[in-house]
Amino acid sequence: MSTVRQSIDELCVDTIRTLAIDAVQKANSGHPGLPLGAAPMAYVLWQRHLKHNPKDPSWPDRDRFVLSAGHGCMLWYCLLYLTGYDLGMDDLKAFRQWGSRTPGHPEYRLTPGVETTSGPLGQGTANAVGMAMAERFLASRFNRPGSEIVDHRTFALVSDGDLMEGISNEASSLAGHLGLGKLTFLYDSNRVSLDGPTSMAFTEDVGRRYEALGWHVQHVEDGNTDLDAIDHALRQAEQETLRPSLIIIRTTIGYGSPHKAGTSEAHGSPLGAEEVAATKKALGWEHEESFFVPPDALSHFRGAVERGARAQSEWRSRFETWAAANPDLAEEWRHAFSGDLPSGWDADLPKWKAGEKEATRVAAGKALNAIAAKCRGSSAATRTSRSRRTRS
Ligand SMILES: Cc1ncc(C[n+]2csc(CCOP(=O)(O)OP(=O)(O)O)c2C)c(N)n1
Repeated sequence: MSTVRQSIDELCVDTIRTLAIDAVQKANSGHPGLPLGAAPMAYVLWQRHLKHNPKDPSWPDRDRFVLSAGHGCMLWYCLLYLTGYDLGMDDLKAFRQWGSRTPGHPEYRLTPGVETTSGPLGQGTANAVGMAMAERFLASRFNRPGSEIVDHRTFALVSDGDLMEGISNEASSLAGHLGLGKLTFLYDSNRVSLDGPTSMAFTEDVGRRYEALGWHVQHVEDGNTDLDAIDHALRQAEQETLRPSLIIIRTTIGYGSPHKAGTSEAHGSPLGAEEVAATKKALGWEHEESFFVPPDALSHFRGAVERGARAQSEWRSRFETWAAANPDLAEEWRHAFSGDLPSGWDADLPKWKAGEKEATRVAAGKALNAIAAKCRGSSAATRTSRSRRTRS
């Protein structure tokens, strides 16, 4: 492991690592291992690929990011703070405290920028597949030739535990079947789980399984330091339009920790004050102060604000041109994104007489279709006043 800092990229990666272990240490609870190992892939994704605007986390055409391994959420909170979301240093310091916006697993609607609640291993992979399906649906419904107002990608960071779970296989099978080319999983393959090495229970060839599911599979051998290899694999994944992509990235859980790296001791307990200090030293971190963010690193991360504003404003002008050319569709869009039900949404619900026989799945389908027909294309003026906001 190099102790000589090479670049701003390296400084930023280590900023994520040190912030995450400081927060876990302060809370005296949490998971330091995943953020230490997965910081490089997360950094490359967020810095060089993810299309997002920290100042507007609900911009419809943003890329989606899911941390399926929700236990590693300090990684996500650091990214949100550093790139400029409405999450402050005080929030990081309140990690895992009652009432804080940085709970022990990510919570949708509680923390700005968190796209979905995660924690039950595997579940986030299915959420990500659903998001990629939603993108496909919206694109086919609203895009018009030369006017692609829906064009975003979905990324999920997944762990060994995620890919052990049956649900991830089921969802990934569907993603392969549908050829969701805008879906990418970054697999933090550290081969360590909660109570030891995965070799105790999990020796299958994940890459070949995903190939069999119809995915495009790549390997990055050194996910601890080789940012360019991660970047290259992400570019390749973006080029692959017909299949979802799995990038298997070999990492070390607890990377940098002299006594705990590579072991399950780094998985779910604070490193301990001495080991935090030793880890920072091993990383070549020169600052003794906890929660220290080098100004150069912060300003580099905050470039996301300007990039995001630019990307969203380009999208907005495309959207306005599209809306002017397609007023009915634009009305349908506004209605769909308002999350409000039209008044009279239940007017055409089918009715059955007592004793009449109908399979419940058929009855449910008829009822849902009647509501869907009302929701599609109904006028905004007739909407109910329900104020719930939804995100696609
Ligand atoms: C379905 C489910 N079962 C059990 C758990 C409890 N749990 C949380 S993290 C974890 C181990 C995860 O190991 P891994 O995915 O390899 O993550 P890493 O050790 O790399 O942080 C377990 C079993 C859970 N969150 N979800």
